[in-house]
Amino acid sequence: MRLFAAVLLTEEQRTAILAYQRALKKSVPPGERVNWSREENLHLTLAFIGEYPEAGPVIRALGRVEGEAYSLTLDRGGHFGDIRWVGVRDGGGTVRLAGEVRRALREAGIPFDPKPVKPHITVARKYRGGEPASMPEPVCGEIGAFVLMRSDRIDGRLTYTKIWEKKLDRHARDQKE
Ligand code: 2AM
Repeated sequence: MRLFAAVLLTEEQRTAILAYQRALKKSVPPGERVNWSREENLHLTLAFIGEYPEAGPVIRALGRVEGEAYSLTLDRGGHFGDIRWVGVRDGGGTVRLAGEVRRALREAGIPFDPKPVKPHITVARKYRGGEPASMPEPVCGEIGAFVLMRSDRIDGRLTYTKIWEKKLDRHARDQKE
């Protein structure tokens, strides 16, 4: 099975991303076939594990992660080549959590893609179009958990399923406030 660890967004954030996608769609010339991310697939990847025979050892490794909850604001659009994404401002929270997740995987001997973390939410692949309007308003939300996702192609559609979730610690953050 194909696995990755991620954080999910609030409903308000997903709604804002869909509005941004609609703005992007307006700048795509007719006839271009762009792969738009579906709302239920929107996420921020912490570690891409890829093909792994079973979820059990991955869940046990991730269960040892002690991460802290953090706030994350969607604040801009951007792209890597023809991949369009929404970027975030999060005080380094996503990179910190990804570091903890990757450390736990490494300690358990579970391989993952070692490319450095660049927090982004992919909204379109194979994008062909102009520069769209920017993200309208920054949208803030609380990241209170991280998840293990399974990725399958079902009837040609990329489908992500949450198979496990771990709550992040709110205590340390609350004490600082
Ligand atoms: P992307 O959105 O920038 O493509 C599931 O494929 C998730 O894992 C996506 O968020 C994807 O990022 C990310 N990912 C990171 N490394 C990957 C890799 N080597 N192959 C596929 N997806 C990868």
